[in-house]
Amino acid sequence: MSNKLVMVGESACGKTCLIRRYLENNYNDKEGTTASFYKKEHSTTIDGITHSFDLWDTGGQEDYDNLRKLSYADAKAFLVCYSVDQPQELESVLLKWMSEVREHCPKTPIVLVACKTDLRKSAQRRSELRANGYSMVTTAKGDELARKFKLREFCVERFYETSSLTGKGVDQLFEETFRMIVTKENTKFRERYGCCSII
Ligand SMILES: Nc1nc2c(ncn2[C@@H]2O[C@H](COP(=O)(O)OP(=O)(O)O)[C@@H](O)[C@H]2O)c(=O)[nH]1
Ligand SMILES: [Mg+2]
Repeated sequence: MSNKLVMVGESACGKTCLIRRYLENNYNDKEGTTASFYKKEHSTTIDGITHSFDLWDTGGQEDYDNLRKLSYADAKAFLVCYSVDQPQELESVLLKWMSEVREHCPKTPIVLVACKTDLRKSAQRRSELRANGYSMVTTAKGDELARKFKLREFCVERFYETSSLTGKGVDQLFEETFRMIVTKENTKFRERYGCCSII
C-alpha cells in the first residue's frame, strides 16, 4: 500500500516548487497556482525495501478549503510549510494549518518546513520587509515554533529548512520524512501483531 504525504500551507509559500525540486531536481517559478490538490507517485528504497509514496500537493486558497480537506484522509504525515519571507502573523497562520490537520487527523505526525531560505540573502526582499517593520524568519524562530507546537500536543515531529531554488535541505527533508513514516508503520505493525514477542 502506498504511503500518503500531504503538503499544506499558505498559497505561494513554496509547496509546489518543493515537490518539483525533489522529484525532478529542477526549479520552475513560472507555473500557476495549484488548484485543489494534485498527487504525484514516488518510489524509494529504504534499508533494501522499496516503498511507494504519494505526494499530495494542495492549494492553500480558502476557495478550496473543502476540496483540500478531502486529501487528508489516511495521510501518514503532513508537511506544514511556510516561507521565511512571510513573517507576518506566522504563529497564527501555522496554528490555523495545524488545527485544520488535527481536526481531520488527530494523531498523524506533522513536519514543519521552512521554504525559500535563499531569500534571507536577498537584499531587496530584506529591505522590503524592513520597510514594513519585519525581518526574515530565522532558523531559531522556526525551531522555537516547532517546539511550541509540540508542547501544545500538535505532534510536530521535526523541523527542516529548505530552498527549492538552490535545492538546499530538500532531499534531506523528504528522505528523512519517508524514513520516519516507514519506521512508524513498522512499529505500529509490530505492536498490532506482536511480532516482537518471544515465547
Ligand atoms: N526565492 C525563492 N522563491 C521560491 C522558492 N520556492 C518558490 N518560490 C517562489 O514562490 C512562488 C510560489 O511557489 P509555489 O511552489 O507555487 O507555492 P505554492 O502555492 O505553495 O505551491 C514561485 O512561483 C516562486 O516564484 C524558493 O525556494 N526560493
Ligand atoms: Mg502550489
